[in-house]
Amino acid sequence: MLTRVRSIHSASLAEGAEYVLRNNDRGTMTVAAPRLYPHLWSWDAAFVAIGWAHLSVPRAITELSTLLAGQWSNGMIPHIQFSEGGGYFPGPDRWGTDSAVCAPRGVQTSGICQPPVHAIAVAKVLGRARDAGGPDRALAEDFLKASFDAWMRWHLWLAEARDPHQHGLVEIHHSWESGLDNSPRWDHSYAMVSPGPVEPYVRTDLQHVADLSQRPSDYEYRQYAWLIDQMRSVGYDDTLVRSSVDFRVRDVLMSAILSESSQVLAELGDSIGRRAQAAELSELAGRFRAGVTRAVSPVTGLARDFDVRSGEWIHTATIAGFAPLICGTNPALRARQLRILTGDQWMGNPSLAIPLPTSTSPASPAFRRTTYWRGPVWPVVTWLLAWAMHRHGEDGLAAVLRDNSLTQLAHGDFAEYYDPLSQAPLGSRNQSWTAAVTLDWLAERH
Ligand code: 2M8
Repeated sequence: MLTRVRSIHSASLAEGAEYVLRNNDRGTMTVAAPRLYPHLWSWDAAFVAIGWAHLSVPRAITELSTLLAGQWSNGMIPHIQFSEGGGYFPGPDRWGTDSAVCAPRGVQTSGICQPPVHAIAVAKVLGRARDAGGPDRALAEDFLKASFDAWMRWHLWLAEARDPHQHGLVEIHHSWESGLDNSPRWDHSYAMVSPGPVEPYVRTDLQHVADLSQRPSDYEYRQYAWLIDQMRSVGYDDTLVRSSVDFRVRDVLMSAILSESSQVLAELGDSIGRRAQAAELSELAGRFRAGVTRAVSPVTGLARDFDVRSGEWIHTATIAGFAPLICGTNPALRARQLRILTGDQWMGNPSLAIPLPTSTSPASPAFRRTTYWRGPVWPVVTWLLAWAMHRHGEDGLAAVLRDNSLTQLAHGDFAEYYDPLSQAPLGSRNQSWTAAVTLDWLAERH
């Protein structure tokens, strides 16, 4: 049984988190991090809106509206919307989405997507606004009515363009689409990506971290650039990309997020009388829930990604294995997954400084304690898991995740990720989504 680590938090932690969001605010968008990520990232913006809702409901809604201004005409919400600020590779020129038929005009974006956590943010912002009442409530209700179709088109695009044969799993074409960029769950697939000559580029990310080993390797970056060049060369056309890109994986965690977000969006739709759309979204949630459940290994009890090119399931023990806990599944599997998550291969592992879910199991040979998505704890992922626990009735575990995370965050550096063995902050500091989830957790505890 996991114990809850007592944390001493104070108003100053909330003040620090607020400072981060205000400092990263560029008016209508919040950059993901002040130096490393000087633009708006899709799933970051959703978490950031949840944080903003505790400071200003109108500002939270502005964030989501800005995000939607970058939506493509096919429904895709792109993974980056570029600000005026430069200093990031790959920038708009490298993506070259100007020539993509579906890209918006007047807004510069990347040409891929990220996990669809946005409906969760809309529901959280609305919940906060309903509690506040008055003009906040009216604004949020109006926003939901005005934006519902856009969110719906986003979900339908994922279901149609990324799961045309209805496996109940979303296919991704770059590991950046998963958000867990260099997770060892992608190593099998990247072993088959042999970059040809790529246009020269300079990595900017290495200028902003003290220890370069915390970031992906140069070879990984070459593969990332190669995939972008491949997609750009076919104008980001959904069908052409699918038939030509060197990375094609059915992402089980993204699928679980699509499932649960679709259910949340269905509930939002119902609340504004959009019954037919709500029914369609619930059906979609069921389709992806079934796909995620089918992806579970009977041997390990963890969910797996599927590499389309090799036709193989990927067995690496990463946090994505717990996808069924996000979207719900049958009670037996749920009980099994909860035992695994809290057991000694994961949160109960004696090497951990604080019992929290790591991005890779600390018992896995693939575990790297300080390398980006290969081992560290990511507070934003802990938040997502805690949110799902709460939603599916595991309030005790949700509270453990929250309190242990607040202990981890108590120093107020709002790091991008943390060394699970030493608790050292890693990657960027003052990362917007880390500050945002801190605000949400602190508000919940009051
Ligand atoms: C990281 O990804 C970007 C590329 O999208 C990068 O490394 O440059 C990931 O952690 C991703 O999940 C996140 O959305 C982004 C901004 O925080 O950074």
